[in-house]
Amino acid sequence: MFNLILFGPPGSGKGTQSAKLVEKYGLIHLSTGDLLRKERQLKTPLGIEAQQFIDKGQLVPDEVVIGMISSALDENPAARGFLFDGFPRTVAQAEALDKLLELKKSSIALVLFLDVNEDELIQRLVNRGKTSGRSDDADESIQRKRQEVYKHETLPVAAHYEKFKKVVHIDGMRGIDDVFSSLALHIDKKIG
Ligand code: B4P
Repeated sequence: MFNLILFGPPGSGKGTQSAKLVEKYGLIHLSTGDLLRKERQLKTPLGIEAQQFIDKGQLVPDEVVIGMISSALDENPAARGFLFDGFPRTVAQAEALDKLLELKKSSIALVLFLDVNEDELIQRLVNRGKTSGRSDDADESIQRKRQEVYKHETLPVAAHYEKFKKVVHIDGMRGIDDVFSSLALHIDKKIG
């Protein structure tokens, strides 16, 4: 199994690049953002609870997202590999993921980190907000809050995987196709 984490701040292009990577490599795409938005649409208790956090630019509690990922892994026993997009977002989530994969005699092969500066991130999210209808895109104060949460709670996840020399930084300031080419280059190198 080949397991990949696409890492980066909100708006760095994780969702955009994941769609292209999944098509090229046939991995199962696990986006906790997408899974949470689906729960919200279906008005499940989980979706309603999660939305209160998302609307404020906060992270949804660890146990909620870890439970979702655990179920998704179990639902795909024959997967060639998984692409984790927007997960893990805390060190506790990373440690839980490592354990879940270990139970399946697998691990994270590579963490691709999209580097984008904060002004560009806010600009992209403001633009996305014009069409996305997403409550967490609604105004700049929520987006700034999300960037703060990222720095304090999510950035330490990169340090966790750096200990195992699994992190590769990619310049995410370029156009979508150029970013994709760099990501693919590193994946191909890893797959061999
Ligand atoms: P997510 O759904 O993960 O979304 P994101 O971080 O906002 O965006 P992403 O990086 O995927 O950017 P995109 O491709 O859209 O999270 C939503 C919320 O859910 C979180 O805030 C949190 O509350 C909750 N949540 C999710 N996972 C969680 C977890 N594990 N634990 C706790 N809570 C969790 O790109 C952004 C925009 O830029 C798009 O409009 C795109 O078209 C554009 N763009 C992309 N690449 C570009 C490029 N190269 N050049 C120019 N524009 C580009």
